Amino acid sequence: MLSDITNPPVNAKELLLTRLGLIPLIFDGGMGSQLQARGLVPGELPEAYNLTHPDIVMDIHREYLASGSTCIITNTFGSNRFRVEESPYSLKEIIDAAISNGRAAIALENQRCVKENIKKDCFLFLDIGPIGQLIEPMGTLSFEDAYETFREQVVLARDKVDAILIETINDLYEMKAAVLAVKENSDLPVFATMTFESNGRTLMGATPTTMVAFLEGIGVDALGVNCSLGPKEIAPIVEKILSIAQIPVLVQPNAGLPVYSDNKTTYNVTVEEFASYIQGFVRDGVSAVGGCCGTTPAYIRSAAGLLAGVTIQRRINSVRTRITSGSQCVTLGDHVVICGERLNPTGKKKLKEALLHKRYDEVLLEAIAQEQAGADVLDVNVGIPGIDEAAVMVQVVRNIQEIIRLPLQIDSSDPEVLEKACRIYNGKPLINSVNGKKEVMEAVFPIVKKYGGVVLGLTLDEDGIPPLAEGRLAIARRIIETAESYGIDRSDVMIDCLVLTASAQQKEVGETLKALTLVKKELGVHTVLGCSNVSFGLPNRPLINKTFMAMALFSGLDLPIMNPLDKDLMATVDAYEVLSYKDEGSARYIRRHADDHTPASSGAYSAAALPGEAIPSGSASTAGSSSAAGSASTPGSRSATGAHKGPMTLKDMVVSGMKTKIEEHTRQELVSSSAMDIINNQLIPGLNEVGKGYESGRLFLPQLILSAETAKLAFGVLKETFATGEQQGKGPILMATVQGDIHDIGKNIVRVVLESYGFQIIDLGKDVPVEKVVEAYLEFKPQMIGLSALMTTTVYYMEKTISRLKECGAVCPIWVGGAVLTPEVAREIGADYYTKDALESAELAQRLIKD
Ligand code: B12
Repeated sequence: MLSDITNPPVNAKELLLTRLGLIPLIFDGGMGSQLQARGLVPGELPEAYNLTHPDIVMDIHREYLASGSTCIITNTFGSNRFRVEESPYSLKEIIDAAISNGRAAIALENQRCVKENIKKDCFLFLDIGPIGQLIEPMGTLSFEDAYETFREQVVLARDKVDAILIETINDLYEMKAAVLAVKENSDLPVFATMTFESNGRTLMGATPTTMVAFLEGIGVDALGVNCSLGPKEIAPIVEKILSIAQIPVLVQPNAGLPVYSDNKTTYNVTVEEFASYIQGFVRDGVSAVGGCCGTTPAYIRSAAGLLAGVTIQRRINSVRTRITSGSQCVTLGDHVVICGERLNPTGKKKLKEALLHKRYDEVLLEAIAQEQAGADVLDVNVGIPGIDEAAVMVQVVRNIQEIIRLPLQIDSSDPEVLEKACRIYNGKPLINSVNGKKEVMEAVFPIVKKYGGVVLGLTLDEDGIPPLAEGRLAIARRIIETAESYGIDRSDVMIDCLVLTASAQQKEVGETLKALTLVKKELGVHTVLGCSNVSFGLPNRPLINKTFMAMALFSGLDLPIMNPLDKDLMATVDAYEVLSYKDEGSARYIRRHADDHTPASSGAYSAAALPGEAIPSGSASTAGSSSAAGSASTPGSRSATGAHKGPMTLKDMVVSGMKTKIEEHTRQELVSSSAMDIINNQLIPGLNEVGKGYESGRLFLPQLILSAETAKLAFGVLKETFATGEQQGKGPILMATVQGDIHDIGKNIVRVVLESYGFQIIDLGKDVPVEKVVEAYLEFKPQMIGLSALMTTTVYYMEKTISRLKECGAVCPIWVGGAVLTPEVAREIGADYYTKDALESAELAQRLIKD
């Protein structure tokens, strides 16, 4: 029988926010492990326990409260529409029951406190964990569906809890969907924590700085880190967060690193060690603490004991201007930040055509070229007549953020376009722009506030651009003050003092520079300028451009919007960094310019191009000897080998994840190469390169996934060219990627090649449980069984599959493959044969299976 849902105290939210940051808020510890200790068996939905065993759930909450927790979270980590689908209960039933159990525990704790004369306030948080599916483009779940999934949870709980905790999220995009769902559907305080890997990044590659910039921008009440690591391993991440955060920080580590033995997971940090780390975190400025996997009421009791009577000394960090993508953060002020201007159709016929005819690949190539050339941020503007600007902007932003890791500047004069693009943008965008006009500020500032961007303010208003610097300063001041009235911090405003052409308004060039200096000095904000206009109408534009660039940087320009493919302009920025002591020891300058006397080997800034299609360095670039016209390179930072000359190969496309072009180019390549050659010389080397990048920590999961999808598309084309065997009568052969392993590209290649040799293949797919392979063996009685594994961890399941097959009397040869295997390993795990690739597999099958 469930206890009633008692209403939360009216002022609980306010009370929580008053406490936050002053005295340590103590959260509970692990729930799953506690449930397991009390009977939950693997495979059971922990959240169903809210209904089937409310007494147990309530008791766990109560124990945590009695141990010193002031904040408990509902047993709803996995309560979303997808997970709950498999249970007999509805989402509403589960969430209601979970809240009821939490409230009942708090009521008991209150009674205890009254009895023992203890003054204590307890808070109930709705717990929201990850959905358990990847969001597009990495997975199949759309951003809107992710939002909707979280919205359902929020709506069901919003009137019955005191706050919401979004936790254990490893994708910033998923976090964005969750935070928006909370903020748009409730007025509850929201705490948000992400999970980091031992390399200091989330699985999707976000750094702590990226997370902090994003979460502060979008307006959560507390942020931090939980799960995945123990307190010792989490400490450097906590320190990084504390060194930059402006809002309270929450930390919930595991009880150390998991140790697997005897089919059980234990954790290697003792109660005392855990408590002492937690005490250290709070001493360093953390505002809220708790435990994650492996922690128990004993851990919380010990930590709470050390925190009794402690007040928090939050750090005062300098306020910085930051913009981010889903993984990378750009901080203004340390270096000149280069914003690539080339994704703006103004004056660019080719780009206009590409946008008009939805040839987004060409847009992507421009983006890649600019990333490769050293841009830090990319401007995206699609404003041309005759298109649905909002729809195209959304599509282009989606396409770019799928493949480029740089933050974007969303550039439109239409607030509706800005709103739509900001909504689906993954990160904290730069928003271009507002100006001093009242109605423009009224339309744009709410968007900036809601999505947490940095906005660019143009110093013009209803009366146009003031001719004198002081007039522009006045508009800048008005823009900043109005932004502040919307709750936007001035650090999230950047000012553009507007460049006029030297040919037409020569006197006013100096006013722009003067305004720049005044704005920085008097208003303390960062500055932006679109630089190339200055030379319009004059001969030798590059000379004017680079001279103006040097003057503007010296006057205080932080973010030039410019052509990063223009080598001279880029070099000017490098030289400025040396002369202004931003490039300490001139290290970057030397790295980039040491070989300037040998133009052929330079290539520091070169453009990417499709076969036969060199991207010119833009109208503003010099014809200087080192500009290497027509040079091409692999897309950007993904290449392990660095820039190369020549057209983009299929391998390059796999490395850079160019999904949209790969099929067409595979077909072209098939004219001169065989499918096997393409696989062995292009696709596999491409995947190997990405694998190496991933291993070394240079690339992250999103890129790995994208490259895999790209290779698969190429493989789909190649597959059509493999003849289906004359008589599909040989065999059958059973194939599977073993349990725990989702890599199937290699196995699929082997399958197609064997089919082309006339073998009938029963493909069980990937991540195939041991017993399923055994069942399939008993059902189909194949003549051979081929197993694939690509990870050291899944070789274990391969061995298990083989031993189970043999136990069940499998008499046919079992052969294994996959990058992680060697003939020795194959022998050790009991396989009968090992082959290194598809062709060897076909030879083996022909030898072993006669017609
Ligand atoms: C593509 C890829 C992915 C894709 C897989 C998509 C898919 N549908 O297959 C995605 C992005 C989903 C992925 C996920 C992960 N991956 Co991965 N991935 C790769 C990558 C880059 C390429 C693999 C590949 O397809 N190679 C090309 C094919 C053609 O080669 P192949 O599989 O070896 O197959 C050939 C032969 O081995 C043989 N063969 C293959 N199978 C069989 C079967 C038989 C019977 C026979 C005879 C022969 C045979 O023939 C094939 C043709 O010549 C490798 C790096 C690398 N260079 O191997 C990492 C790699 C395998 N992944 C790795 C990791 C760690 C992961 C993740 C855990 C990442 C994460 N943190 O989530 C997850 C794993 C999830 C899971 N539970 O499986 C590690 C594994 C480390 C290890 N040694 O344990 C690697 C090595 C990367 C690295 N260097 O760190 N990955």
